[in-house]
Amino acid sequence: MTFDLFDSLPQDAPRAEPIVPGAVVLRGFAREHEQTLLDNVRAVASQAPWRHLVTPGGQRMSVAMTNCGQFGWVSDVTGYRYEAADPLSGQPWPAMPDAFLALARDAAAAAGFADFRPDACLLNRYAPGTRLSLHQDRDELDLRAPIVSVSLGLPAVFLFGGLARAERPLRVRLAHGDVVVWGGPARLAFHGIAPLADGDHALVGRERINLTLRKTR
Ligand code: MD3
Ligand code: FE
Repeated sequence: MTFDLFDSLPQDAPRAEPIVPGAVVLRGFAREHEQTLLDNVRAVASQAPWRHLVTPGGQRMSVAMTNCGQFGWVSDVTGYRYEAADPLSGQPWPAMPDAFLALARDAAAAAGFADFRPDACLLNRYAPGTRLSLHQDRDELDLRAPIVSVSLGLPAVFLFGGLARAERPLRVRLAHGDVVVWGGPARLAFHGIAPLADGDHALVGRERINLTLRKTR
């Protein structure tokens, strides 16, 4: 018997919970880096401000977003895509912080994905009441690479649908410091976030921030 996965988790949070094949929650994996991560979120948002994108259907998204790394995810009336420059400024997105890269690499490795090198990080900000409706992430060209997500601040109920939108979604609570690795058969599953319950997080305040680290090409 081996304990590789558990051995690589922080000592005070040795919990890896499989959700479905290909998806694993690493409870508290990011907690020891919380302050560095939040400082970097603030620095990214000072260069590339939070904004509410518009969907191709013309709806303003209630989640506020920004990006860092070589590419950033954008949406407007013409569609979804990854762009090397922030459309608000015309400038490259802020560089990917080392702490984001290291956390993504370590979490992916703990879940069995060696040598994960994301080239994009989408940052999502939820105020109480904000939701993200069920969708697939399929704008990335290399679907063999996982997506690593990091939850900070207020807890959320993550909705995990199957590969068909009509399946009744599984509900998973994601709290501050939780990291989830999505790969393999889970990579193209429908997923979303239920309306955020109000609360006040000691470090983050009345919001939830989610980082998703992606390899787009
Ligand atoms: C499952 N973000 O940015 S992270 C997104 O909490 C997104 O802000 C949510 O969905 C959030 O696209 C959920 C968890 C997540 C991210 C990507 C996935 C789950 C995923 C891709 C495939 C399957
Ligand atoms: Fe998504």
